[in-house]
Amino acid sequence: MARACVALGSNRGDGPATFEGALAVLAEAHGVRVVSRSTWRRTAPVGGPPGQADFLNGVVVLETELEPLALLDLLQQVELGFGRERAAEVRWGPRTLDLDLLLYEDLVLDDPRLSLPHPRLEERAFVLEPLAELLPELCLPGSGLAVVEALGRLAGPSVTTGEAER
Ligand code: A4P
Ligand code: MG
Repeated sequence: MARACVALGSNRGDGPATFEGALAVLAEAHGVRVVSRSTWRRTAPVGGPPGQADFLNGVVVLETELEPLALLDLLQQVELGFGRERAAEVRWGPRTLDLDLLLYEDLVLDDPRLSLPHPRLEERAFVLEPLAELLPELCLPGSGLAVVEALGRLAGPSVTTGEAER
């Protein structure tokens, strides 16, 4: 079994319902166990078209028998099942569900379909904050920093609206 960390993002439709639904599908998937989940938090959009809505973001930790690319296939299938329309999207624009594979054990991979760790993991408070709730001391294979140390290097918190929610 391998440990994998997955980031969830949504700024179109009912984010909390989408996240709960996606987690239910992952929990039912063959060879996948959902180990833990962060709180969900509302965050200001980073990049993308001006004026797009705030995101809901969170992280889940999985244990899986799937190889990395098979896990990516599963995540992309779940995105499609929740209305993701990748072909019609602007880069970093609005989406119903984004599932990014942040980490798979301490694997470093540069496949055309899959970069590990996720290339922008250490730049983004909206990913590092929820990851730090679950695995604060985890050493990131990119920089060698612990998650909390990487978070400490960023300028400010990601949460913009309201409290973090379950
Ligand atoms: N791909 C390569 N590596 C990975 C990986 N580790 N995990 C490939 C997932 N996919 C990976 O992804 C594009 C391609 O990346 C895939 O075909 C896959 O083979 P995508 O999901 O179609 O597009 P994307 O999510 O827009 O791309 P990307 O590069 O993952 O975007 P980011 O960097 O995740 O940015 N602001 C806030 N507040 N919250 C957000 O969640 N998200 C983004 C998207 C921008 N701003 C945001 C948020
Ligand atoms: Mg993505």
